[in-house]
Amino acid sequence: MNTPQSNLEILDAVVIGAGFAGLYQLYCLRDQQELKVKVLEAGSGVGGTWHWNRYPGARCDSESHVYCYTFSKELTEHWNWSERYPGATEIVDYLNHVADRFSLRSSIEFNSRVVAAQFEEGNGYWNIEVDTGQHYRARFLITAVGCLSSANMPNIDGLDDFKGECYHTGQWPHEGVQLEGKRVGQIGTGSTGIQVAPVIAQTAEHLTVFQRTANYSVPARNHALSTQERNNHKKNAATTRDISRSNGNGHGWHINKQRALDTLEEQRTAIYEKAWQTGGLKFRASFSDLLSSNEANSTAAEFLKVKIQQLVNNPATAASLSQIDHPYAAKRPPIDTHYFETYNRDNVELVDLRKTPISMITKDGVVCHSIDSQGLEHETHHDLDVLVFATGYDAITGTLLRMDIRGRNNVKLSEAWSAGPRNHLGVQVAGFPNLFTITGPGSPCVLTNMPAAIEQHVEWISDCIAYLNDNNHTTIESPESSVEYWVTEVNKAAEETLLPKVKHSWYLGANIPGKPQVFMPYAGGLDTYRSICDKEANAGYKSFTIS
Ligand code: NA7
Repeated sequence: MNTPQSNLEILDAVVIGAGFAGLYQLYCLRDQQELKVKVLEAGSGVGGTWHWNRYPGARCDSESHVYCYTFSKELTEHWNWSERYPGATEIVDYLNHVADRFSLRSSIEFNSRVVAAQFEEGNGYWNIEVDTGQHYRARFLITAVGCLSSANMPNIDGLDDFKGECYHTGQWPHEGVQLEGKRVGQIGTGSTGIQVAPVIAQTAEHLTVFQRTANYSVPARNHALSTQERNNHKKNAATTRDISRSNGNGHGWHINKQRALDTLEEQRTAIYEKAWQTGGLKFRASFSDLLSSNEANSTAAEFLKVKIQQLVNNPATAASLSQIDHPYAAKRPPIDTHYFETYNRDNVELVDLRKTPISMITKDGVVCHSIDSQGLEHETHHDLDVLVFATGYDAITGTLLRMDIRGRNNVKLSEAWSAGPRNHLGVQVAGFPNLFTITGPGSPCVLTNMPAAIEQHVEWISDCIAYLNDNNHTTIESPESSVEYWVTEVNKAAEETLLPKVKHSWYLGANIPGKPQVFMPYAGGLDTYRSICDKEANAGYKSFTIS
């Protein structure tokens, strides 16, 4: 990389991304270790994934009192969440508050997308290039780019011909979109599609939802928090933090130790019914064996399918919505606010793409086709003014691989990961010294409440950098043998669950054509992962090479 000196800043560390992870990493290295640090952020403000996800109904599935930092008592004491689940705008407000409270903004370069980063063998520094032409040289490079930040726009025939408005939920215009009086087509029924459909239906003239795979969902039961609830959350913050650090998912609840298969049907149904009434992701915690035994899982799956059939009036629509082909929570389980009930509205229609797949997009809509019992082909044109793509992300590795990151011997990260991501402890790639990936592949990341996983990673990385500096070391890197060990651990942990058995899942990269299909997160639980990482640190990072 040829760098004009006037456009070059020399730092101790560069952090990529100003979401939950980047802000906390900056605080730890700059304010606690007095290092020279810069955060480079592609967006115009803080927020990370929430800066971009402003679609109607965008809301976090974690409860607000756990979807936050725990490192500052004053912050916890000061901030007041308004609802059980925080909406996108309120999360961005919270992160802006954090940026102001800890004076972080002066160390963040906004509108600065990192396009390349190269490890320079000669001096052991990373040379980082931003799309503005600015370069940075830093000893440590830390990616805080989020797991769900590269939007997946499917390549459907004719998409470029569409003359109406077209949006991806993950890149929603900040000024909002006028949907009144419009015929909207929504493609995708994952967590996002399930959130956005009920809200679009309330304003659009007509909503057509194109469903390729039916999905489970449990009511979120969102509500405004009362002063008493908020006070209780604050009073119990330390206990909630302990719970979130002692379980596998980083949420503020315990997983029921009881097994579904050891429970009599009547009692089991009562437990599911209570969880359904309580609402939210905690439904997953109803029994300990839901994600390890198909038979146990099917008891939850059947309960939820019956609920869908009860909620949806039209029997054909109810059947399309409840014919679900995978175990409950083996794909990321959505939670909703009146999703299934939305299909009882006169202005909402479900198109089951399993029966009538999309053939193409035209200038004014979507064409689906079907073959009748006589073998005759039929085409249906759905007239649309707006297309909404709730089609997900090139998850976990997408954003990392879009940057041209090169390690020793000029090897690209995309080459090192050509058969799928490989790293040690979910933080370091062999041949990429001093590069740390916060909540990257091989870590519990998307299987957890993200801020809990982020705090664990940021604190571990910060301690590691302090250790290097305190002991006059300059470089930490992962030998291939340690990567080999960790990849085996990640695969072993996944195989103990039902998660990798669902072939069409973004956990495996299966939603992106051509992406190697490898189960990416570490499924052994955040608690187990934390203790493995702590053990490593306490033993002086022995499975890494330090020089
Ligand atoms: P997801 O969970 O990846 O969902 C994407 C949806 O889009 C899903 O229903 C897909 O169907 C559908 N999809 C994708 N491509 C197509 C095409 N070409 N045609 C029809 N349907 C398609 O993304 P989300 O944004 O909902 O959620 C991501 C995470 O954000 C979520 O898990 C939370 O952690 C927050 P498929 O199932 O692949 O058949």
